[in-house]
Amino acid sequence: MDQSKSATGQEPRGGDRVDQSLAHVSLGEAVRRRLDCANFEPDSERGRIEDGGRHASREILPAFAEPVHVGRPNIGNTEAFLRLAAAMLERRWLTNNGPLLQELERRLAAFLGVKHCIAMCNGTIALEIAIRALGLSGEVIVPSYTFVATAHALFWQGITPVFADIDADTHNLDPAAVRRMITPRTTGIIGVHLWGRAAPTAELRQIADEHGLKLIFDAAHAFGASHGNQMIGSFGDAEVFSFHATKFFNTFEGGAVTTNNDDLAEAMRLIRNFGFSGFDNVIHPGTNGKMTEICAAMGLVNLDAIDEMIAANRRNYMAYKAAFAGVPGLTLLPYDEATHCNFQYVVLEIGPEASLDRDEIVVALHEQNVLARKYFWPGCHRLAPYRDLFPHAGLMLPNTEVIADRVIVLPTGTAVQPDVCAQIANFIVAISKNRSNGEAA
Ligand code: T4K
Repeated sequence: MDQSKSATGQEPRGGDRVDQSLAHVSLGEAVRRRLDCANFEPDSERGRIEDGGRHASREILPAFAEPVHVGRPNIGNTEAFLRLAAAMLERRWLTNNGPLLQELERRLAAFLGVKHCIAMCNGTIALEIAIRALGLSGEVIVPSYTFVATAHALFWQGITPVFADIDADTHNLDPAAVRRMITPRTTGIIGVHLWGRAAPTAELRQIADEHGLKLIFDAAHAFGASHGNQMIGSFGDAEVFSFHATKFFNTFEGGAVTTNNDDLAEAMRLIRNFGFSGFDNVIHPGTNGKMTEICAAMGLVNLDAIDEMIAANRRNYMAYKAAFAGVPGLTLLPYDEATHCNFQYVVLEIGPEASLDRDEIVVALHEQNVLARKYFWPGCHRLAPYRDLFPHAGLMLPNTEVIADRVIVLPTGTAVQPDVCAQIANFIVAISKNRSNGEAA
């Protein structure tokens, strides 16, 4: 191995920041030395001393025996779920606008303060149906810094996703960048409320109105969040939620479109069920976007547990926040507690002041069985098919490129306890200590 490179195969990030005393050892060993230096011990029951305590040959097992995931599902009351499932089986009504689905849609619309909620089989199909129902075509402006489904939902329908840059502080679309990407072929904008923090709704509305564009928000991350006093779900022409298992609020797989527009809601209900209006009568082109009854049952049970889920996420977030406070190079993305927040994404930005880079920290975490994620690296514009279609897109996306290289998403949710979050955070702090702070390996 080229010793001038890190264990991830990357060039060191600048001689002033790379700890030269670690240049000749593997990343795993380098991390171990830093841990020793910081007096960090992985879970002591798991650490084994095999040589009578001699430091150099100590074998260290991962700090966590079981993987600690990002995205373990939040699950409400199991007994209540099983009761709903039993009644559903008794009724023999399993899908297609069943009673559980109708109740879920009513309750979600009330919770979100929006006129219509149309539940779907997943967030990607929900996006596709909203895009189709709004008649988008040609080009639609989206962030590149999002889950690839936002772009795919357009591309799948023959529409060109045009990537606009984000604001480096908020990670959401930068309205000025959106303006720069508008052409005569543009028909719409899809803003993403990334990490559950609201996109610039008013600015995007203004741009859309000035140019006669439709405006959709991908609210996949933002269930239970608000912008000011208004719950996310009623901004733009339509908002689209994902209820995937890994989301704050899940229905196993699922999603929904919300809107205050009666005609749009009607069109989306038709499209969701092949365009059927009664038996034997198809009045609209459509697809199969239906949510099943068992998914709706999960949604109803989880909706009852929303407050506990937020509380658990908030406790975890606070544990991370306390550990990262004031550490150079480690910035935890803040939530605005003056609004409703779901705290579902614990997003850590690794700055140049940290002495390991993002990829090195992720490798070190995985070695400890903490399966942190690099969402949404490397940005949609660097994924197929967009990287071949728009090989120079990165030139217009400087903030996206920087942020995608810096972000780590850490475990949280009801399956993770605050002490585990604190342990993970302390580990990251220990291995990232700034040499200028006097920490030598
Ligand atoms: N727009 C945005 C902005 C989105 O983030 C998403 C989805 C969408 C649109 C599209 O919505 P959907 O069509 O998905 O409803 C995931 C999810 O598949 C995806 O839903 C999500 N965003 C994206 C951010 O992450 P992966 O590949 O990271 O997920 P997966 O299935 O590997 O799960 C991650 C980890 O979670 C696993 O390693 C273990 C844990 N896990 C997962 C599942 C499914 C569990 O513990 N239990 C489980 O049941 O993509």
